[in-house]
Amino acid sequence: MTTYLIGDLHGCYNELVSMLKKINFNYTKDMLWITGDIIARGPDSIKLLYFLYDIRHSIKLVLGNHDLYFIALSVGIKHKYNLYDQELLFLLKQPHILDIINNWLKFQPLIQYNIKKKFLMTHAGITPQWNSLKIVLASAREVEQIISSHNSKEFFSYLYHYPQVTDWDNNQLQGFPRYSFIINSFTNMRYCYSNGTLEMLSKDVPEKVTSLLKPWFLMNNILYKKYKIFFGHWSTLQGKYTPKNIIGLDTGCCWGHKLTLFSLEEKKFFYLKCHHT
Ligand SMILES: [Mn+2]
Repeated sequence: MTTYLIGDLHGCYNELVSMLKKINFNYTKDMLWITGDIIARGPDSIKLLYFLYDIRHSIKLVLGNHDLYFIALSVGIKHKYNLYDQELLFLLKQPHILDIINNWLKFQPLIQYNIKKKFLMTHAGITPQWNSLKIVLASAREVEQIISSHNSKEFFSYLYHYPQVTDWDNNQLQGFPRYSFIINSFTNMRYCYSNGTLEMLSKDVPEKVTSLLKPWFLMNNILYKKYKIFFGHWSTLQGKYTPKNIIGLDTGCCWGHKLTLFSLEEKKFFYLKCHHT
């Protein structure tokens, strides 16, 4: 059995299939961990969703910010009618998609981990404001329960219509602001201020943003030393900038760059050039 971890797929179905062929992926023995953001941006979101649902017993997935917004639209939160929303609303109308969301996608977690092998995976990373795995896992569970529940709409409305919560406030947060911080930490975060507060706008590489900001993975946190951490979400990094045991897998496949996969037991990277833009 081999454990593979792969970066954000964003509807890049052809590249995923080519990569699985390249590594000789064994659907009955191997496991594919996916950093989330499986839909939107790229060319084949629907095909990819059908495919991942078909092979759901061979994958471990975490939800990304785009996946969450897709789920939110499916329960009817108010959208903005911009081009991006129109793309997602069109996806929602395709056969079986609502069933796939309701029976599978909305039950996917915010974190996947293997305690024995000491590694974990989330979409954006682990916020420096959390310093024990217990808090990280409990926070994930709190919000996962709401996402998969029948009354998720109220929470999603809050999430997309109120300012983003960026400070954990030493675990004093309650209710929707608390869940907003948890979602931002797992799915949106890139940079932090020196006190650990999240900054939610900058997307560029570290040398191009103000020195007041630090990538989350360069902050001090005991968890960053204890566990190997895999994340996606930040394609401009192109797999660089992180300490050795923190691995950014999103290398911008949907932007025409490349798809990155890591073979855990072999400690080996595989890359696939992407051709569309
Ligand atoms: Mn993302």
